Amino acid sequence: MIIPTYNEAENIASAVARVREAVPRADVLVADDNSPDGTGKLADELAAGDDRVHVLHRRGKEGLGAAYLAGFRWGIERGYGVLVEMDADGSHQPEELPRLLTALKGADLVLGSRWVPGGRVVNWPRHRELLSRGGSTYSRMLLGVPIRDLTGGFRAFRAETLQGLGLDDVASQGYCFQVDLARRAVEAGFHVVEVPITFVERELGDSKMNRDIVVEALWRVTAWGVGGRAGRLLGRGTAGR
Ligand SMILES: Nc1nc2c(ncn2[C@@H]2O[C@H](COP(=O)(O)OP(=O)(O)OP(=O)(O)O)[C@@H](O)[C@H]2O)c(=O)[nH]1
Ligand SMILES: [Mg+2]
Repeated sequence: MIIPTYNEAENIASAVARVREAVPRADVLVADDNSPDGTGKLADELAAGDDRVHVLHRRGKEGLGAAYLAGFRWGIERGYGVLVEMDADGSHQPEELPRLLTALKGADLVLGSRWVPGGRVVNWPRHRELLSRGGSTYSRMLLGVPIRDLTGGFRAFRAETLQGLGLDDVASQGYCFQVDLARRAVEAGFHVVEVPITFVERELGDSKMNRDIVVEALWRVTAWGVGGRAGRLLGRGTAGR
């Protein structure tokens, strides 16, 4: 379980405890970008009291994508067979993890999904829902990837799936990191399954979502879509990276 954190001091203890309770056999890796609010130190204290909790301290804020790439590398090096992404802020409910992991028995990648039947969001402002639904629809149509929730960050990967995605050249950072991994998985022919989840708006701490993250997603997705279409017209198989 990889939990990226930046200023999640109010959330990290509960997130880790809920994961340990929901899936006792899982190891937890907190990937902290030197949070000024001391999240990394709190994570160290949790790790000191529990052999299954680990902390990856990173130099400074480099974005969600970079933190996950470092976390994946950490896990793959140590031989974990399954790697899971989850936010620290309570939006992803650890109690739903067993369902994701069960689905992974018949899939290469499982996406926790707000936008399939049975999926929902709780307390999310209307503008965030519109942005998320709109972003997924735009990406799905432009990239031709048959996935309803492309930007979510509650996901279970087999290690072999991650190793087949060409992670070395992933440059995307914010939401589009999630779009990027999903489209790579589909393009590589992996079996990707969406499982409905209930996404709960964070109650504590601040969102790191900002305009730059939306702009990055928009231009990268558009570039991939246009590059992919041009490539197909020219008879090349793969979309631009
Ligand atoms: N290590 C690291 N973690 C990050 C970074 N940016 C965000 N995160 C973490 O990634 C997860 C998702 O970030 P959020 O701020 O919750 O973003 P969001 O879920 O899109 O926004 P909200 O819906 O408003 O919560 C949280 O656990 C954050 O602490 C970063 O630059 N580095
Ligand atoms: Mg969040």
